[in-house]
Amino acid sequence: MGRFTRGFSGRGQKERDLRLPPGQYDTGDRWPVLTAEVTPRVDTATWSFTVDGLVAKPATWSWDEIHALPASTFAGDIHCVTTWSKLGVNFGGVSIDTLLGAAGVQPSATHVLARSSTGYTTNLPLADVTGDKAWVAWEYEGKPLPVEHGGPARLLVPHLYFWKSAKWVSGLQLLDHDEPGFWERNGYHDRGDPWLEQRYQGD
Ligand SMILES: Nc1nc2c(c(=O)[nH]1)N[C@H]1C(S)=C(S)[C@@H](COP(=O)(O)O)O[C@H]1N2
Ligand SMILES: [Mo]
Repeated sequence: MGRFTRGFSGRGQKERDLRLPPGQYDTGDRWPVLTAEVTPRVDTATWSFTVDGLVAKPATWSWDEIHALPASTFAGDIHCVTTWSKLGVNFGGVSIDTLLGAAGVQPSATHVLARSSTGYTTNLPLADVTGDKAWVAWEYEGKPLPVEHGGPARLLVPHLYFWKSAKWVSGLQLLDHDEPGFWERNGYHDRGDPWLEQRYQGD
């Protein structure tokens, strides 16, 4: 163990620290579970995902149909408003761009309201779910997404606080205005950028 050992106190740790937004800590291998509702049992045989609202034509995919779309992956970091961040995670699924492209977004659309089969909702600016930075994800580290983390499929918007990443996601509604979701009605920020520490309304 000499002075060139690259341990958690060395250069590797500094590189990890730079990836932490203000006020966040590195949760390491742990992945905390945060769920407001009872964890549902979602059957992939009856699972569906719908894009509706201000679209040319509402579109719905079954589990098999959404898997037939071009696959897309994310590798990077996730940040929860309760101050944990998890670095270097890998998800697989489909880009929201692909889903919105199929439904055809009307020019008047500015925001989306994501919904879960449990009734959970969260609002996002349209610009935060387009441009290959948001996914419907069903794989974590190459394996099926665990049910407690939103499996069979969750929304993944890793550049915003993780409450925007609705677990057991069932659809996106396109809107011409912002409409607060579950946590946003309870005081959390409408956008939730971790680098700007947009935790609560007014931040
Ligand atoms: N349906 C649903 N989605 C949800 C939540 C929830 O309670 N219900 N919690 C949110 C919050 S606050 C966080 S931090 C993440 C937690 O995801 P995890 O349990 O996989 O870590 O999911 C988000 N998506
Ligand atoms: Mo959270």
